[in-house]
Amino acid sequence: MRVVCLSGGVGGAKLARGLQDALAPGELTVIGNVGDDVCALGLHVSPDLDSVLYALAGLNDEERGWGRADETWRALESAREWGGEGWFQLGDLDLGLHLVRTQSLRAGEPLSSVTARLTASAGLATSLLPATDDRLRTSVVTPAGSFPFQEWFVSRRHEDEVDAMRFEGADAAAAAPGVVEAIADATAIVVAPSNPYTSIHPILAVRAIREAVVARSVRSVAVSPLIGGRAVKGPLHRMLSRMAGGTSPAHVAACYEGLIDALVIDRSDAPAAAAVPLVVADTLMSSGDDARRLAATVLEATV
Ligand code: FO1
Repeated sequence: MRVVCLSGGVGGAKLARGLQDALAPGELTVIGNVGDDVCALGLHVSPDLDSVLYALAGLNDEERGWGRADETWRALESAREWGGEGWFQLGDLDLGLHLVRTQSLRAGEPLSSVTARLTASAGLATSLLPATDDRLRTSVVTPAGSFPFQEWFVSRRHEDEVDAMRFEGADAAAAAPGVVEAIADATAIVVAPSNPYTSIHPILAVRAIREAVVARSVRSVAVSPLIGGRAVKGPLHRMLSRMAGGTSPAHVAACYEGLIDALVIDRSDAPAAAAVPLVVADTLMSSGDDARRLAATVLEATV
């Protein structure tokens, strides 16, 4: 098989790991969101790419959901003591990756090429591609004003209600090398259980990527990030209620109109009906076994 998975951070990373485990080496390509990328302490951080990279390499902190396991925070404490910004937490182990990436980007290397080197360093056969090498940044429109994604998510603890999302730079952004080819060549497309508004829509905001998914000749299956109408973590259920008018599987499926052929939903959200066929499964991924089981169900649904 040649499986392409569109993914954001935490939940997406878990399914990506399950898919990697369920497939033969080299059969998986993950296309990651870069709308959340942020400059922190002068370093270029790609949180969603890193969550996927760490999960694929088995280096992720499962409890926190982002960053590395066995992390320490001494560099950040020191930066704070010297009056540096500390709102975006960068752990000591995590920092090493941001240093390498930032140095390469400053030397003119595209993000996709740096990311390929990082995945190779981790010994991965899976391809991890940023949606674009161009600057694409998500901003969140709220009643209190518009905020860059991480300012709203981390600094303001995503407490503001959301009226709309903007993907700055998306109109001019080209898909990163290999992205459109991977989608066109795929035998199956999977949309990970990530927040559609904050994680998947910024990927699809790159016109060539959306067009490639729309033009697919293979099945595309999404996994709903909701369990019992609520996000496992994060603000999705509030966003869906406010922007889509509800948190049912039909509301999730509507986020992907024309882009999916089936939606995998959690048992707790069934029975339900939506514009596409629904597949009922246990979607909570508390362990590697859960992720592998869910990945197997998703792959079956793509056939
Ligand atoms: N999330 C937080 O809630 N607080 C943080 O300080 C934080 C730092 C951070 C550093 C590196 C990284 O890869 C992820 C980090 N995240 C943090 C997670 C990140 O903000 C979000 O999970 C994603 O952007 C949403 O997909």
